[in-house]
Amino acid sequence: MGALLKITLIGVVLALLGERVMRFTRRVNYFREVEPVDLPNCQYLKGIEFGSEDIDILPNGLAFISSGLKNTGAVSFAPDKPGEIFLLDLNDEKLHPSSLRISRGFDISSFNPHGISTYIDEKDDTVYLFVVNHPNFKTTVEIFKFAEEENVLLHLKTIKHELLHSVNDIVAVGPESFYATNDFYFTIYTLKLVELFFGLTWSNVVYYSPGDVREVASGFHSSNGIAMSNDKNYIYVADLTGRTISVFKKHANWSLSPVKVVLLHTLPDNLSVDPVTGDIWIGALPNGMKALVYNPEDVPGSEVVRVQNIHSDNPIVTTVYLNNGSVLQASCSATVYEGKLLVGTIFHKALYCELD
Ligand SMILES: *[C@@H]1O[C@H](CO)[C@@H](O)[C@H](O)[C@H]1NC(C)=O
Ligand SMILES: *[C@@H]1O[C@H](CO)[C@@H](O)[C@H](O)[C@H]1NC(C)=O
Ligand SMILES: CC(=O)N[C@H]1CO[C@H](CO)[C@@H](O)[C@@H]1O
Repeated sequence: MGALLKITLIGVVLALLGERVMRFTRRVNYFREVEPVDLPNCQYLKGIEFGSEDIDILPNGLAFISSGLKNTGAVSFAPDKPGEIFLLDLNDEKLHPSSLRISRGFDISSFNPHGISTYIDEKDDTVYLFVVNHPNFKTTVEIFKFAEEENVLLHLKTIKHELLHSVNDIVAVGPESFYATNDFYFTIYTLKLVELFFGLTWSNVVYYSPGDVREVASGFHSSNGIAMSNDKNYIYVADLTGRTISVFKKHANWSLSPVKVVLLHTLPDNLSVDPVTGDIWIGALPNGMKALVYNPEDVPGSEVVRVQNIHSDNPIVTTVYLNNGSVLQASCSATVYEGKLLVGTIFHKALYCELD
């Protein structure tokens, strides 16, 4: 090969690589500066120190909080402590979360809870708690019944399926059925980084019910939080490194068809829907790389974003809270109940704020 050709080829390769690196830094908001947006009345939730991955609030103000997630590639401050589900009564001013007891026969030592979702059976008001679990790097979905009088989670069922290979979050749609997002965090973490770097779109959404399991949406960079609209007609999916929220129409046969995609300025993680207004609340990472590669000298920040009128032509996207990590590190879920906001984190504390 002639020297000129070689130099040209090397130039082309370097240019392609440079372009990849640029896209990568954009996908994880590498260079984003964080200008604080404060909320005046916030406090930490006592006793939650090792993450508050996902939060789901029942209509009566009882909040479930999953804590202690490990092996995501992100740091864990208590790598040997099993995960827990906390219960918090938002009607009680003491704001005291308690770790829920789990019925005997369930392996608590390998409990590694991730996304959670509640389902209330309208027939008898039974509350089911669906928990994505990662015992020993695997993925299972655990279904519990919440026995409120005894304050205990009764384990009913463990679900495993080849299509549920690396589940992140779920939204329950029946006592035994749900939609789940898959990413590649757990099974093959290195592949997750490859996916991120090259901008591949391997992540998907799977519908599960006993006897009917299928992929219902695909082509995400990193599908993460998933939630359902209050009228139950739409499904919302957060794409972390795609930095988008996708809206899908849900059909009677549980298939999903794409409606629209809303672009954000931040990396959206877990989603929730305001039960009154239908607004979407997003726990987000202002700078994704800082959460993936933890440096105690330069900690990841937290951001809460609200999307109003997502079904209109002009959805309104507002940053409600933004902190550089001095108060709260690596927020990943945000949910509201009667003017109160709970913000969860991947591996740090949990914050309670009053909105008005
Ligand atoms: C589900 O219903 C939708 C809308 O009626 C239809 O377009 C789609 O083909 C159906 N999918 C399956 C798998 O039956
Ligand atoms: C983060 O924000 C706090 C309060 O706004 C400020 O005191 C601190 O210097 C900031 N830290 C960094 C690393 O920017
Ligand atoms: C339920 C859910 O979407 N969980 C996500 C919350 O945020 C963490 C941190 O990025 C993700 O790992 C979880 O997938």
